[in-house]
Amino acid sequence: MIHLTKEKIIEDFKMRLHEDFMIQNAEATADERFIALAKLIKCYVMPDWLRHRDEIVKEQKKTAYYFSIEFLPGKMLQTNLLNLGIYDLVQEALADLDVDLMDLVAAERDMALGNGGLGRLASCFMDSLPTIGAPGFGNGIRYKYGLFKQKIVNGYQVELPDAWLPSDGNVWETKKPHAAVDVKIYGNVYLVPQENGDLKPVYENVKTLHAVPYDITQIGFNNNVVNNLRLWDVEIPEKYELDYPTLADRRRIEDITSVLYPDDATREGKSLRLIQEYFMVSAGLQTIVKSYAKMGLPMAQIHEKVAVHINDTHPAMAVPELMRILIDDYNLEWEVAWATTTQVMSYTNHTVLSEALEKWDADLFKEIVPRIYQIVGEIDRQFVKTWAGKVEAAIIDRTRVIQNGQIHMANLSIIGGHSVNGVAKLHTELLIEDVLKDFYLLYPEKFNNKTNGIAQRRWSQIANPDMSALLDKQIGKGWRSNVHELSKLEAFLDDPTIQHDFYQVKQANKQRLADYVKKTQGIDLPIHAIFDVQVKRLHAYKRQLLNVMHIIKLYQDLKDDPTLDITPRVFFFGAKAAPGYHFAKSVIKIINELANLINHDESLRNQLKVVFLENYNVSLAELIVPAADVSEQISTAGKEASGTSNMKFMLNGAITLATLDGANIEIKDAVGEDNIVIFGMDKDAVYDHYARHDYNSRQIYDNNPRLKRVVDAFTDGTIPNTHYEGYEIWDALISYNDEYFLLEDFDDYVAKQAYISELYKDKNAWQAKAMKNIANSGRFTSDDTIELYAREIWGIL
Ligand code: AZC
Repeated sequence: MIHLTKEKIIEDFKMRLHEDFMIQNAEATADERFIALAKLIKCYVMPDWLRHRDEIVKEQKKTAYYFSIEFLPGKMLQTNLLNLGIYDLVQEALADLDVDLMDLVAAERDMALGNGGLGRLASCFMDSLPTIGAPGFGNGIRYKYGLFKQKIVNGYQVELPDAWLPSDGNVWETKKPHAAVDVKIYGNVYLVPQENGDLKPVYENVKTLHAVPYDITQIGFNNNVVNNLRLWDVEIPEKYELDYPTLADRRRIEDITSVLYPDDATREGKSLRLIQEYFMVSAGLQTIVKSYAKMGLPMAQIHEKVAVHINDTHPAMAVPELMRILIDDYNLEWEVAWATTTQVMSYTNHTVLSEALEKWDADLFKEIVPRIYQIVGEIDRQFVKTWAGKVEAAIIDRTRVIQNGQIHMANLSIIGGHSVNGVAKLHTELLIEDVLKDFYLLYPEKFNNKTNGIAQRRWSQIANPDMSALLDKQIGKGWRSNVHELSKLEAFLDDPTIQHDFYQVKQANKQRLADYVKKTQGIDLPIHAIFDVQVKRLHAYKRQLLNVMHIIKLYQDLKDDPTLDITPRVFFFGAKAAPGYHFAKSVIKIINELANLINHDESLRNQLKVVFLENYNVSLAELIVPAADVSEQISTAGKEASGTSNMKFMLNGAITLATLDGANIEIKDAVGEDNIVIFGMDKDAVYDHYARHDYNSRQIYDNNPRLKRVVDAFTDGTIPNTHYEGYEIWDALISYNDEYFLLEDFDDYVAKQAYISELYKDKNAWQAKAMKNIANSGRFTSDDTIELYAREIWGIL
């Protein structure tokens, strides 16, 4: 990067304000200043970006393209400054102008083009890829609305559109009209014999979409490497304007990139989702193949220069789309095209929940992407032909792509690629033993594990500056560029002075969060209490309800004995429920009403508080995670593929309270049993119940009076205004036999919570454990995770 001084930054910053806004710094708003600074950063990185791109082209470097329907970057300003190594310099320059960098940070809007873990992981990878110097680019959709904005009204979740994109565009992006491509959907396709005997598709009545890319630079950490995240937007092609004569026609097209996961309850919504998936895949792949073609190398060897990653099944059409391009546009034979396509493609599975394994009705598929449908049909036929007679017919029936009139996207991704990975050790084992065991029989060599990781610079240096400064003081600054150096903290675990310093930092972070809660909800929180946090999507398997049951138990204890002293606790929840997920929304209502009840009950003497944090997102996480004492990772064992907030919390010195699920197991291995609190059934115990069909929640309920009293609190009027929700929950737990085993795990959970309350009284012992977690969090850096993808799956390093 060009050499910068404080003076130069000041001069350039002023110039930007003059040029873009015709304004002096003193009169500028935080918004204007933010935009000016962001544009300046883009200017500064441009030479690196151009050089790096030229280098890739000139050296014909193999490049990986990470296709994902979600990216969840949050805000970019601080990360970009940090990675460029100019954070302090810019902060000082702005201070000289009487400007607080944090005001500019506040002006940036969260880019929330994702739901949760899967999208956030994609963004951590976007940060890590340039950091390890790997040519790896993102490919996604430029949604005009992000994941909905959550409001809580009378305790209920209300969803509002998240209009994150300013009308004049996102400051970090650059529109590239010259790189636009056309994507065809609908219509009919006929295969017409050519003179040489080949069959060529002829299209009739298709609709053509214009895919326009917007590029967002992804800056490596202190290494002058800049990669790209390409997000596609849709426009109406001038040439085909007549196909869209009415405003309604145009709106339908614009809708394609309007919103992430359109409601798929209707056929129209389903069509929109399918079009989104094809749109992103086709635009991306056409571009990739075009740039490969420029190298002048044989198409049959495209896998030597290109790797395409299918992040969850949404981009699975990459397989037939690449086949289409190679066969229809570049005249490759089927076998040749197939051989290279399968070596280009790789796939990550992010969940064992069967409802999340995507399937499409064949008739809808055929209507929207008729040529792709033909190719998928051929992939299916070839697959059946290849395995017929070699394995049991039943296995083929269960693994083929088209089954009972449905296209199975996971099957397509596995058959059409060379690698399938899970996202934590246990998850990969479960894929192999259970969810994908038929495929493991056919293709054992494709399976591998890549445990998730997180962009640790964001979750420490940016989110927790006080802890970072303390680490600098204690172990030197090396950890900032090499997080494995956090292990140097091991030497100080038992030092009471240092323990105290870490305690002070935690208390200050808790105060920041408490201030936020006071400002937004008017609730006073005692920061000497344990801050106990569960933030993640609301889902039955994540068991927010188990946490709620424990809170009810504490509440009942305190009401029974008004003189009882417990270690004070504040329970925090942050969670969005999918708009159509009734049960999850009922849990949100229950939490809010319970919070209302508890927070206003003076007889509890401030020993118990419950806070539901509205609109949980990346920025809010940056405030919450550093303030946590306890990290709740309490999913039913075997259900949470990995989890990534668990890694963020440990890095920030929270103690994990967990089941042996997902990456919790690897966290336990990293910190040792004494520095994590494990409870409940493990995966084998859960699977034993499945195998024996012997789980009986009513029996547990009938035989455990304490538990019964807690469960009955949902319906006996204890929690006001939740009559309907209370019965729904009671039914789920008792009438429908408690699918996620909350009742079975309840006692142990309560016991381990009590243990935590005891432990917290000994500040030194607690801090030693917290520091042990920080010291051993380095292994969960996404820099290392992505390096394994780069070496073992994509072959780009
Ligand atoms: C999530 C998993 O639920 C979570 O355990 C994992 O850490 C994360 O992916 C990243 O791998 N899954 C999703 O967000 N969504 C789907 C459809 O799996």
